[in-house]
Amino acid sequence: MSDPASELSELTSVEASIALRIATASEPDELSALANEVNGRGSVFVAARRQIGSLPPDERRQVGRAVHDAMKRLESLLIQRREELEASGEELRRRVERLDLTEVVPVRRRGHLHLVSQAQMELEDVFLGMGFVVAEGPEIETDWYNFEALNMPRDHPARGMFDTFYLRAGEPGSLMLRTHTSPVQVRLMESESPPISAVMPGVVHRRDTADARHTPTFHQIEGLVVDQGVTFADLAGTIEAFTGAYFGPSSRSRLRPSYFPFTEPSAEFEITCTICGGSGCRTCSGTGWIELGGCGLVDPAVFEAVGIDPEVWTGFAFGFGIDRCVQMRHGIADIRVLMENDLRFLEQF
Ligand code: FA5
Repeated sequence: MSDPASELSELTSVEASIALRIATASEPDELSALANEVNGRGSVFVAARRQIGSLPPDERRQVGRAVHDAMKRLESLLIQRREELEASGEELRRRVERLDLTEVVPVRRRGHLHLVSQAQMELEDVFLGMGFVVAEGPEIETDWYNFEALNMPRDHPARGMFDTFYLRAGEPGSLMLRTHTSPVQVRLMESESPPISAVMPGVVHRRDTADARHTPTFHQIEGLVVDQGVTFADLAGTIEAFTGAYFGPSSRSRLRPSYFPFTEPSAEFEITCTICGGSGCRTCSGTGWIELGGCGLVDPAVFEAVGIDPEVWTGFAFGFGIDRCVQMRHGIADIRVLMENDLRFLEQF
């Protein structure tokens, strides 16, 4: 062994060099190699320790302690750095593997609202913009709401307009699937005091034979305005505003005299058939026009049935088919596709 002073100074500089490399190691493998330099076969510390026995007795203790302390310091640095690397590796792994269940991954939409539901919401928006509120009523109705209060007592011939699905429950003929949304008018007038401006969308059912313009289950949206001094011009203006907003300003519509027991006078409103552009086709039965709904001024008999004074209050009402509107807006030749759930059709909207 060279002289102890230079031996100790060399060990000190080796210790400093290894300590620096431990501090900057970024992989556990690097630490294993450094551990070998501290206490493995090629370690200068191990070699120095082996030679301690050849030193004069008074130097053995000093050099022995210096080698021992240097090795202990480096070993504790190795342990500390290994722990640091493990902690950051663990953190990294946690970050990579963590499943963030709140994360919204942008993927292709797998589903959407049915075209008729989309239309219903769009129509509600049109009317909300015109100052109407949206109300709803039950799909199973009583004779009173579906017919009686609407000025159609039993055996009234107008009941024939609505071929009804009755329920086998209660008194025969007392409960039915509602045939139109007009009963919701009655419910609203019973529960609210005028003035009223509301639209009432919903599903309705009739024993109608399915064809290009009819299905037994379909949707209507009812409108009701009750106020003082309401005229037919208010009704006509409202319908024009709605058809313009929903079908676009170039759509052509017309009102034709009609009959409903709950309105007087009554009319039906039609738009030009969008399938043939008005020239006549199978969908419009060759007329060039498609009926969208019925309307009129609220019949005083209806006001009396719900306890509203017809001497004070006036009103208009309308009800049109949502499916029919969808059919005309999208130029669908046969309305039955709306009920068939064919994804090739539905996915287009
Ligand atoms: C009625 O249902 C009246 N309640 C409308 C009304 C309300 C009039 C308020 C006056 C005041 P109607 O039976 O004509 O009327 O039906 C209205 C609309 O529903 C029709 O113009 C059509 O657009 C739609 N409709 C009727 N039957 C069917 C059907 N089977 N399939 C699809 N749509 C239909």
